[in-house]
Amino acid sequence: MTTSDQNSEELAEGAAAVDPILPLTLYGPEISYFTGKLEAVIRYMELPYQRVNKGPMGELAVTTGTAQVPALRLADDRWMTDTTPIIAWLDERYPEASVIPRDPVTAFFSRLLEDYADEWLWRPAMHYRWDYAESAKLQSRVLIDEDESEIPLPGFIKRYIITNRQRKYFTRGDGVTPDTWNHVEKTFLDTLAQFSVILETRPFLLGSRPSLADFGFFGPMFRHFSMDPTSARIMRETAPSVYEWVARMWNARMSVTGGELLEHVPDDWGPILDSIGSTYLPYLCANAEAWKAGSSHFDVDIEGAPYRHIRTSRYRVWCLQELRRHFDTLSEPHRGEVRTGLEAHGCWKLLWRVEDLQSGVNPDHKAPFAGADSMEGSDSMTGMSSKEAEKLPWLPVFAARRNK
Ligand SMILES: N[C@@H](CCC(=O)N[C@@H](CS)C(=O)NCC(=O)O)C(=O)O
Repeated sequence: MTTSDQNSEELAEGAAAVDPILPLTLYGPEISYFTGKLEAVIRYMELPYQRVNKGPMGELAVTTGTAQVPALRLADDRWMTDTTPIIAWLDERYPEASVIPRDPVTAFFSRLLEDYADEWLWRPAMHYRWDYAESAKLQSRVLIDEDESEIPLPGFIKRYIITNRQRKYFTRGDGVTPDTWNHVEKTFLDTLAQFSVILETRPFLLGSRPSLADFGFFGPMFRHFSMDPTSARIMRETAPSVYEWVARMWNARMSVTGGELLEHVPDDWGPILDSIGSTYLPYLCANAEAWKAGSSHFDVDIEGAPYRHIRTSRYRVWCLQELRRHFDTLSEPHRGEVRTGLEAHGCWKLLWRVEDLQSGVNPDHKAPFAGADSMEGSDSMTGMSSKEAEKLPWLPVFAARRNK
């Protein structure tokens, strides 16, 4: 054991002595979008933790009731899932390490940016990873080494099975086809351009330290775009300041990276909000309409791009409900300000277009605690239920072994 291991163990023991939820254990593979997002928040908050490489299926899905990572285990043996409510919970518990802006209007728009980065940038992130052979080869190997290394099959067969599964569910099977590739890639290129302008005047989206919106964008930017060969090359060549921001985020610590946040929504967020109004919110509405109609799949044109046979996501109906709930909790003058801001970017009408939303996700407000009755079996973000996901192990041989 090295001195630094000893020090961090002592620190973890010290923290646990005064705080029953510490140290934390974060379950999720190193290359996972949402695991990277949550890990960055935990690092920034300087909470003692260790990360355990675990995929979303198997034991973890049984324990949490949801076939997705990350899962967070508290030292008092409670489990949590879903990064958005986990971050909100940690933010409330550790106000001195807060990442959610205190100004209610800025907080509302930060939540909107976080949601957009979580749910809409997911598609280009999966596309650059699984549709380009150079990325798919590399990352399927990483997944095999992390989770499936003992399976006695040649590596190329394991890589083929994993790549095919990911394409079936997360690219081809989620509307990412040759007809939409250009549009999916445009989302990434636009985001790089929008970020580059912001980073000309400050190191993080709201000033000299990271906040919720930064952590939202960090999910796709860190474990996907800056690591997958094709998108990383584009980032390095066209947006080096974003590449630098990724490293700055990973290295941020609240005791060192402190500073005040802006208490208003900066003008340079405008282009991101325009994109939300022309892409993500129309998609969320079409998804909510499909959910209400009981359709498992739907078609939608976004900025003229024909997305076909997209899986309906119950979780994303909840995302829309959550945005409305946050609006409803604002006081009157703040509501007016938020409405004006949303109207300016074509978001206001879309936020309310679909009436009477009832996703049934988390009706008792028990999230983010996993295993709570209300979350059990609730759909993952892409619309794959935990039962369906359970039938889709990374590899059939692995499933056969597990079921013995
Ligand atoms: N809303 C969830 C999303 C979690 C999620 O979808 N995680 C991905 C990995 S980054 C996953 O587990 N996917 C299931 C799969 O690959 O089968 C969160 O914020 O934690």
